[in-house]
Amino acid sequence: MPSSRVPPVLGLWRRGLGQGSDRCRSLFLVAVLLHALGSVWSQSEQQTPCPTSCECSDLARTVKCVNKNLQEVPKKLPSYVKNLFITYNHINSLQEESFKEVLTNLTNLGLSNNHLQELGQNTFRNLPGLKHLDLSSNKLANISDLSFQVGGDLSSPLLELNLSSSLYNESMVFFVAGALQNGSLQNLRELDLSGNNLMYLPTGMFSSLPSLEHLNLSNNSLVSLRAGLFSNLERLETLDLRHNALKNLRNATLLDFSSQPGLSVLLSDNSWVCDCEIEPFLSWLKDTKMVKNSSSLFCSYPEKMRNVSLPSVKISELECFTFPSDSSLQTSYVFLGLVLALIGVIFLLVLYLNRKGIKKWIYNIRDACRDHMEGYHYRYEINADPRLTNLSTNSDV
Ligand SMILES: *[C@@H]1O[C@H](CO)[C@@H](O)[C@H](O)[C@H]1NC(C)=O
Ligand SMILES: *[C@@H]1O[C@H](CO)[C@@H](O)[C@H](O)[C@H]1NC(C)=O
Ligand SMILES: *[C@@H]1O[C@H](CO)[C@@H](O)[C@H](O)[C@H]1NC(C)=O
Ligand SMILES: *[C@@H]1O[C@H](CO)[C@@H](O)[C@H](O)[C@H]1NC(C)=O
Ligand SMILES: *[C@@H]1O[C@H](CO)[C@@H](O)[C@H](O)[C@H]1NC(C)=O
Ligand SMILES: *[C@@H]1O[C@H](CO)[C@@H](O)[C@H](O)[C@H]1NC(C)=O
Ligand SMILES: *[C@@H]1O[C@H](CO)[C@@H](O)[C@H](O)[C@H]1NC(C)=O
Ligand SMILES: *[C@@H]1O[C@H](CO)[C@@H](O)[C@H](O)[C@H]1NC(C)=O
Ligand SMILES: *[C@@H]1O[C@H](CO)[C@@H](O)[C@H](O)[C@H]1NC(C)=O
Ligand SMILES: CC(=O)N[C@H]1CO[C@H](CO)[C@@H](O)[C@@H]1O
Repeated sequence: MPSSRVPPVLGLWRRGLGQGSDRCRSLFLVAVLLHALGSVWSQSEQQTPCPTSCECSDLARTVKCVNKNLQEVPKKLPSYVKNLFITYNHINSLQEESFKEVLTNLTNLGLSNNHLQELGQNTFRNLPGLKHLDLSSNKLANISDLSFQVGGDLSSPLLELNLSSSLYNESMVFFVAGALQNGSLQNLRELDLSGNNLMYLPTGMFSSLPSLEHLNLSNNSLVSLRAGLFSNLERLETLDLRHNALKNLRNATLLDFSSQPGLSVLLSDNSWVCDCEIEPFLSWLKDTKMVKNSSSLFCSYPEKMRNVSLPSVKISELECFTFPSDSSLQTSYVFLGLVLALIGVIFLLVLYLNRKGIKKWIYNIRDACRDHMEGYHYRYEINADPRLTNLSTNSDV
């Protein structure tokens, strides 16, 4: 029974009309209704039936197609749909044709866990009211610069974009940067890029997101942040940088932050290096109200500072390191130089002591060369004789 999962009393959820008998019965009912109440017909005609692999609720305006091995977006979706979840399927690629019909009321679209690899241009063009897009937990390896474009200069209605754990590898950050820059995402307020193993963020990546309020970059592998990365984000309220590999924040980044008074920055679980270069960051940390829980930031290096919380580090304790590997490299170079010099001296000494033997050896070589040259001269004359050329090349080996 198709409705066995749904309490029959509610009857709000209608599964796909897979069985012919059900479809016949509903058609028959519609026909009867048509005869009885002519005016109802126009409404019934508009109702697209629920796609076979989905569960639909017209009251909640929701369609769910979860874990059904789907390889593409179902063709005919009910036009009332506001929330569409096509999750845990096998949709490899989304293109302009993927959403064929215009779905004006579609607001929330969930496409997480789909092994999604490719996002073509203008993919969401037919969804003019799309506000929340969840593409998390996918394997995106090719994202068009124009994937989030709705066409021309029109600004996208998108408010929230979830790209958490959605990239095939960290190199794909360049595709994301291109799509964010070209997507006309004037209204985007929330962007989740957590869990993507990102090691760096291209310059200008967030420069075309003027409305961004929440940016989640946690659970990546960021080591440092470029100057100016966040400088256009005038409305930014939360910046989550937890669980990265940050070692220090430089003056330029601190300036970026300070120019946005409403900002709250989350920085715990990073690998802060407490040497003398961290001083400006420590001073900033002591003055700022942007970092809520700064006592939960700890030094990772050097060894003797490990687990010391940043606000309790005394500036006078900070040492300037030339890294141990560097200084040992220097001593080894000096050592190598000395050894080479010694070898050179010994070599010269040996030459000097053997000067008679060497002289004799040189004479021997000269004689040997002379003999050889004569032999060569002789052969050259033979080769010059055209009648003997073939013979000599054939027997030369
Ligand atoms: C879209 O939503 C509006 C308002 O909620 C409603 O009046 C309209 O009928 C819906 N459109 C479709 C195609 O269901
Ligand atoms: C991405 O997809 C487009 C269109 O299918 C193709 O032309 C392009 O070569 C692909 N790029 C990569 C890096 O795979
Ligand atoms: C994005 O998706 C992940 C995984 O599905 C989820 O944990 C996270 O809360 C989502 N982010 C937002 C901003 O909704
Ligand atoms: C990411 O995947 C692409 C495509 O397979 C590959 O060319 C690139 O080298 C990978 N990058 C890293 C950092 O592994
Ligand atoms: C961090 O990201 C990885 C994928 O890169 C994911 O498997 C893991 O669950 C994430 N951890 C948290 C705490 O979100
Ligand atoms: C950022 O994403 C991580 C992992 O998805 C989540 O645990 C965290 O709550 C998010 N941060 C914010 C501020 O929402
Ligand atoms: C960073 O700024 C502080 C004062 O705010 C200054 O003393 C220091 O020299 C600056 N460091 C660099 C590397 O510019
Ligand atoms: C502050 O950090 C401490 C230590 O990591 C943690 O136990 C506490 O929950 C954090 N408080 C807030 C408000 O994040
Ligand atoms: C630092 O803290 C971690 C976990 O809190 C602990 O495993 C480690 O032993 C500590 N290291 C030192 C040097 O105290
Ligand atoms: C296809 C396209 O328009 N790409 C553009 C995206 O934005 C960057 C930077 O603004 C341009 O260099 C690309 O040409």
